[in-house]
Amino acid sequence: MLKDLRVYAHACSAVTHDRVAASKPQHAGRSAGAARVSACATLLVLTFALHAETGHDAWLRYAPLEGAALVRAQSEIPAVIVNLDNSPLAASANAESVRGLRGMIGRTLREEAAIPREGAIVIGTLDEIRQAMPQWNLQADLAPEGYWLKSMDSPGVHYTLIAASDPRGLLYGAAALLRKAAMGESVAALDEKSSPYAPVRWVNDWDNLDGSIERGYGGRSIFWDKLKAREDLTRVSEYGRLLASLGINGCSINNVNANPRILSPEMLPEIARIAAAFRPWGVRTAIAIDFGSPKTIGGLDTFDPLDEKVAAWWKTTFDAIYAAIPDLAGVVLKADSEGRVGPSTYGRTHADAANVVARALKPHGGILLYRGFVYDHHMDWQNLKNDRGRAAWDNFQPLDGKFDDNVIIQIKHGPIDFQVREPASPLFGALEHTNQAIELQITQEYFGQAHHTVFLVPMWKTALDFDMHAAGSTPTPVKALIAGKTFHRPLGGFVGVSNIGLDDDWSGNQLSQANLYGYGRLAWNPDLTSRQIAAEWTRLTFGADPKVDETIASIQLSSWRTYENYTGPLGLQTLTDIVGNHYGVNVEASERNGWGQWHRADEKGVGMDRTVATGTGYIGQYRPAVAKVYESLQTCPDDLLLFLHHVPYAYRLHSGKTVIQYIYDSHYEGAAAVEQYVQQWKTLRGLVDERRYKEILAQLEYQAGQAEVWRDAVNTWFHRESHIDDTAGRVGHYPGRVEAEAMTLDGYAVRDITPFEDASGGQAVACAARGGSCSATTKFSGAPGWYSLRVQYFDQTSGVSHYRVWVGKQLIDEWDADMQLPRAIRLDSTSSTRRLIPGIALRPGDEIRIEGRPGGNEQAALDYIEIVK
Ligand code: GCW
Repeated sequence: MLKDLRVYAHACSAVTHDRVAASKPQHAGRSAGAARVSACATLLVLTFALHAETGHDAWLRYAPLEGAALVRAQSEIPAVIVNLDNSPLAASANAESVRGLRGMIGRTLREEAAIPREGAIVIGTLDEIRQAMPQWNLQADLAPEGYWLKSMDSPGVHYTLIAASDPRGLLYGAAALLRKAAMGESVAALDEKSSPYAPVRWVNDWDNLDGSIERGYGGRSIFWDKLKAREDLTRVSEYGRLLASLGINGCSINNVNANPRILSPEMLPEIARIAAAFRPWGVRTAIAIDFGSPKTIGGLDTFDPLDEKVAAWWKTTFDAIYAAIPDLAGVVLKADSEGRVGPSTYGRTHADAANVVARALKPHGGILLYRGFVYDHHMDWQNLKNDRGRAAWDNFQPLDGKFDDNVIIQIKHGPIDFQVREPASPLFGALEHTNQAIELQITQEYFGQAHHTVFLVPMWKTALDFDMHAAGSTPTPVKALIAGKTFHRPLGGFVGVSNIGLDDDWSGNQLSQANLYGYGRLAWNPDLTSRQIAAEWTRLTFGADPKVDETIASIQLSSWRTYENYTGPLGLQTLTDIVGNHYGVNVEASERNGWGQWHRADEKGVGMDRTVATGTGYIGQYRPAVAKVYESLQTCPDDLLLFLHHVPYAYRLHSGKTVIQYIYDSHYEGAAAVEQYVQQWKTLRGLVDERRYKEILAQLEYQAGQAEVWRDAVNTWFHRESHIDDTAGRVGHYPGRVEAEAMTLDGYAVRDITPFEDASGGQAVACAARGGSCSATTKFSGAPGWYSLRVQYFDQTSGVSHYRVWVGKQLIDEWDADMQLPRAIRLDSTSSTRRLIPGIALRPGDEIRIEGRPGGNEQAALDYIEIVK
């Protein structure tokens, strides 16, 4: 039926086109043809409502199974579903099962109150099932929140049990059963017990109360607008559903740079409404608070954590919150960091600060996630012993054992700040008597934001699997430490900084959804492989075609390395504008300031010396077995070399290549890889629905252009600094490139670009002619043939310029510069954008002319053109 609709819609669309074309000159009245058009239009709307893939359904599309998978599922899934548990969570599990199976097998299960004498899916806690069916004699020991998918054969009748020790487990069990069905697996002979790896599996949404989102690239907040909870919280429950499908059990709903107002009494009903939207999905609400609140909100004259008035204020405040929201999960606290106030104001410790809040939460079962991201951002950059990387360990290791049991230190996965390559934070291996959680950033702040495809799961796994050697000869990977397994801590787990907003596709582009999915799956089971996670996500999101699976996996699994290659390899970190938009290239932005993201590249060498012997001593924060590997150049892995050591450019890596040549090569490899992604993606035409196919293609094409911008900028910078040539002769030599400033300019004026590496040759041309246009012309002097033309122009957010390209008298392309790039205000690598014009027949002497017509405050600027085969 659905297929038929699609075919019909297709036929209609052809008619519609004809009709439009034919009717233009005629002004025809309402004919039979027109009526048919409108009927088709109605059907089209209906069809698209059913099938338009906006990405909104994410991995919970429950698309119809096909072929053998459908036949099998229809034979294995019984007609009845019984829910023995009366919690709202079980009701969600039940409703989701019915919904999902209806979508996948086209049948609506009958809901019945008692276990029938025919086959059924039975949802219930172990106790409930045992009570209903004592003869089944069910024996199992299920961990909290865990589930058991179990096939039971009573004589002649087949049951599928979704059993759990508690209602949340029922929700997760239902999600697991649906996932199996969607993956085309058999559900006939199940006996699968699964429980979460760690108790804390949260997301932190950095949403401001005004509706903006710090580092959010998927639209505005689903929670907040104008200092209140949104009127319509549908998206919050939909988000809850997505999170529940992954086993996420907590969400902090406001920015860790917390507006103190969150604790003011008038916000309570607002938080309560959000909590109510999440509750049926087992997602407990948490809030981020400001440590100065006793003063700013409470009217006290102090927020000293050791002052009794302050302790009393925290207690009264949380008593009131818990009266309204009894299941509040707890609180996230960023203190003494990046301008937030903290215990240092009164000379108190982080333990004093954490405990005063934790004690107010304790009677209500609440927990405190205290952020380990504490560092001095006014450090003296000239002191070579200073090191921001040391900060988390220096601040928290001495306090090990001083934190209450309901406090968890929330530690970013690396010691700096979500850079493209960092070692695992040494703090993970240094807390034996303190709960800890790993903080992973799902939102792609330093990873190309919503414009670049980077699948972060392999990077997270690198950190989670890293053995900290924290307990003698027993392996102590980070995942075991944070889950509390190594030192037998009562609490611990995972926190992911979320990437969602009001955009239809949640995350600003289709492929970034995979990062939320992957985060959730790893938080449940960090032993899943990246390949497994990629395969699941792709199948659930795009369907069962093996070519789609292979292609997307091949892009995703290499994408972190690719991004690292064209941004900052060898542990250089993301060489972006760290004091600006964290997006475009700015190699020196990290230097000569107090932020401490230094790579210390100069004319002689590059890298931060973090050794014990001659550097900052950071390496000494690791346990000896790890420190030994990092301290020595002989054993230090190449990928982290420049994060841990300062070396001359001619230093040879383990591979035998020099550092400088590796920098050049990796940038070329990275850019070429994205170009390859575009080609790979094009092979999926017709295998992925048209809308998402096109969106992803456009995004990858943009990324390919941007990767070249990165390649050239970083390589130019290092070439100029090191004075060492690229042995392959590429850096500084760009075949077919004609700088805009070298073209014949009419109206365009030459501009110097800052930083110089952000434009080819350090210059661009801009057009000041408001209302008019400017042009840049060059004469083609190559051999006759087919060429592609690349126009590198600047797409700022301040207006929409129009570009036209002519060969001789023929207009061959035109477009608007209307992308919304991140804070693309200036002419630099952020606004630098590539237009690709393939298939141009050029003859010697042809005149190529680019005409730019400025729009708004944008100046139709150009960097260069490239004429390539
Ligand atoms: O990476 C930095 C981000 C800030 C963020 C901070 C943090 C919420 O640039 O936007 O603030 O980290 O994690 O606290």
